[in-house]
Amino acid sequence: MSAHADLPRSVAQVLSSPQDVPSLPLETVEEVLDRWEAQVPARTTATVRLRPGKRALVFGDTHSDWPTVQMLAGRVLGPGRDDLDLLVGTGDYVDRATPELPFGSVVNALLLLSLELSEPERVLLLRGNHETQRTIPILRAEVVDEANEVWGAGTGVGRRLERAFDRMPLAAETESGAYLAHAGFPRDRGKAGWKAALAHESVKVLEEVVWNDLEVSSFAGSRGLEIAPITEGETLEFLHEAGLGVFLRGHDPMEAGKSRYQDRVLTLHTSRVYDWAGLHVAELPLDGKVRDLRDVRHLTLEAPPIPGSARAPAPRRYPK
Ligand SMILES: [Mn+2]
Repeated sequence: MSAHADLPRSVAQVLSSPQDVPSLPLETVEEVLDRWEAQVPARTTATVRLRPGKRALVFGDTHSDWPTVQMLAGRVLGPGRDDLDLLVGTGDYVDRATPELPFGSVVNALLLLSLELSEPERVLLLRGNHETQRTIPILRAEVVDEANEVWGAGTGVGRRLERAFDRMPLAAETESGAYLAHAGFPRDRGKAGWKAALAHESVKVLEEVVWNDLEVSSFAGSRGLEIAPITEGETLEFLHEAGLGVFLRGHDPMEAGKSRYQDRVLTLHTSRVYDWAGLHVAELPLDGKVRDLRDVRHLTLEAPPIPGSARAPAPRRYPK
């Protein structure tokens, strides 16, 4: 039996609908955060080893859409798909909750943390810019406000959530040939390579890895960054240097589902909060050698119903 068998696999298991979030026990929340701090190593990169016959299910920005995360977790961790062995999130789990998902940031964050704690070999959470907002502030950063509203500022849950995000890797590679990150890759790599470059969490590195846009995106140049957007040439050079075939990323609903840069870059976005973008995921082989996006299965999904959503949503109580 797993050492974590007594941990709620999903914080949402203790909820029957989003309206119940304010009654989520503080002890449950603190247990998740205590275990996260004790058991999850702080790291800036991760490597996924070859897993014969297995695939990863990769998702993009979920932005508080925890029913969708529950659905994705069910596909990987539940019965029925023995080939799906790993759930990978490319960041931006919090903020942007709609009235139908009250306190969606804290629920989605706690749900994902508890999933990785329950199944550390089968869930991998990368950081997005919404998980680095203490370094590069974003507009409408809501997760701390939500936590303060539910449990009170004195409990420190909001600040502890931010510190929990700091332990997530900025990027990962799979031995099957994929690079995974929220937005981009570091530019000043030198001989030491991209993993060494990511050990320094400078503002420049964070802008490059969790903030930047593809040059072909209509978002490019609109976020007030100091850096130039990502070109096709430098992407192909980076992948060649790293010995990898594809780059799977999130961050950009305008690019969601589009194959870019000679079928080497796919952007995913997976939140009902941006319903116009659709729910995009990718099934990534974890064996063999992924050469380009023809070896990756891109899927668009229907958003699952919100539990208990027949009831009227509670009004948002905190000022914004
Ligand atoms: Mn983002």
